[in-house]
Amino acid sequence: MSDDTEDDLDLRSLDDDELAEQIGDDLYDGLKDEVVEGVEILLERGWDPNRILNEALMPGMDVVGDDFRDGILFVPEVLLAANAMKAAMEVLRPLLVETGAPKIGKMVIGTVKGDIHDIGKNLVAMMMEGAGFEVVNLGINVDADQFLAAIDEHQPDILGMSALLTTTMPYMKTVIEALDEKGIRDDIIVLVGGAPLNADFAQAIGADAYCKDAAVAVETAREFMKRKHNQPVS
Ligand code: B1M
Repeated sequence: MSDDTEDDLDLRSLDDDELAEQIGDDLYDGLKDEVVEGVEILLERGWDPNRILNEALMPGMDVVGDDFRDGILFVPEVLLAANAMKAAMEVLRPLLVETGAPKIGKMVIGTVKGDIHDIGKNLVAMMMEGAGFEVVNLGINVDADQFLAAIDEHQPDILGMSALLTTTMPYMKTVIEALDEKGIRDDIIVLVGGAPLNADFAQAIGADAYCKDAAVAVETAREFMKRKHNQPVS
């Protein structure tokens, strides 16, 4: 997607749709500064952070994923794209997490053992914070003992697990079995997410729900918290 003639492109000269598309292209090319500048311009133009995620950043990341799968991009290029995505998320972070609301619950979240993908999990963490949850983010490659220790220490209402690989998603079941063995499975709401998962998988491993994206994670967490406090679910 790189094009040298675009080196001096004035992002401000683009209309909104062109700019959103350009941000996707720049993300693909791992051009962190340009991606950040584009995101800032869209914010100045009144775009909502979620719209920027859904209409500019995620489409770019999807093309990265497809070309990675097809052997057109390799790990170094994908890492550059991931870094650009992370820089954009840092710009959006204050907007996504800003909330004056009192804390409505606590979540411990991590990417499971063997898996180092963290962009989606961090997005979920940010949006949960924005929705008024206290979030303890354990990072990547988290094993069952680390999840158990964090649950013991922080006493969360919700455990969130992320997996992006078909080879690591079964580990979620290992964690749930560990909760069972410790006799605390029923004390905690287990939400799982990540691109290769689906609702059937979540049910099969004994999770409470599958969340297809960060917005659904927030909605689902809210609903479970209402049930926990015996409030009607709207
Ligand atoms: Co990897 N990778 N990767 N990768 N990578 C995928 C996942 C892949 C689908 C690419 C492909 O082939 N098309 C493929 C997996 C295939 C499979 O298993 N079926 C793959 C592979 C194969 C690999 C390696 C094995 C490659 C290799 O080394 N040969 C390797 C594995 C490393 C490891 O983990 N052990 C690897 C490495 C990497 C990088 C390090 C280069 C980099 C990660 C950088 C980072 O995260 N810091 C990377 C990336 C960036 C990707 C893609 C391109 C993008 C993932 C991403 O960030 N998406 C990805 C392709 C793709 O998914 N299209 C791919 C954006 C993010 C916002 O979306 O993570 O889906 P996502 O999160 C969403 C939802 O899923 C949900 O909400 C989020 C926000 O809406 N969600 C949750 C996620 N977690 C949740 C938790 C919840 C709730 C919702 O808890 C309640």
